[in-house]
Amino acid sequence: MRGVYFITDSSFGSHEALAKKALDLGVRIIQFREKKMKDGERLKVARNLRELTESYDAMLIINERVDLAVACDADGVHVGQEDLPCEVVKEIFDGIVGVSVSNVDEAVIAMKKGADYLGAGPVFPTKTKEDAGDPIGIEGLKRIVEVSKIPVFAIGGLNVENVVKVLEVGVDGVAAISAIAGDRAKDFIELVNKYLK
Ligand code: TZP
Repeated sequence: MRGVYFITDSSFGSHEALAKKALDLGVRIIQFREKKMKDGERLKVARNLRELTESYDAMLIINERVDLAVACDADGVHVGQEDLPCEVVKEIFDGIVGVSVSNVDEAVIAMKKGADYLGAGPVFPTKTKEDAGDPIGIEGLKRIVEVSKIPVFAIGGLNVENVVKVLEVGVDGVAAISAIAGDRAKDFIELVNKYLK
């Protein structure tokens, strides 16, 4: 796994419209992240996103909800430190499992438990996730990249101004919400893709 990773967030628009925007700009990893919807609606959106991502030959990852990932035939599940443990998800789900980490200890544990990739952050302050925790900075990200044997995606507060600094650390990709939901999405994606080429 490599490149730009977009996470949908309904505060910026419909999940489907946001995903289509990212896909049209060349993003090939989409994560469906939705904390408020009722399950029936959530399932509908997940299936819409599955159809959409499939038509672009893109990957669909579901945040947190293994059941939803199975129900919509997603490629993967992404879990945080307070969600179902990675090894349990691996047992019940036949696909990619990503884990959010914010330090080396969490990264080492996630790798031991069979994670397929790491989401490392928040690198910078972010307004998008209230409980994201303290920023780990470029130095914190570097430490995680140094120990990781699996792909690392930097996340949190990334934008056109700071993303090159993050790429220089040697990450495999970058994950973002506002930088892609916002006006400078094209510049952001082109910058990352050019660097990682
Ligand atoms: N996990 C850590 S930071 C974050 C998530 C989901 C939010 C990222 O949003 P943005 O707008 O790219 O800072």
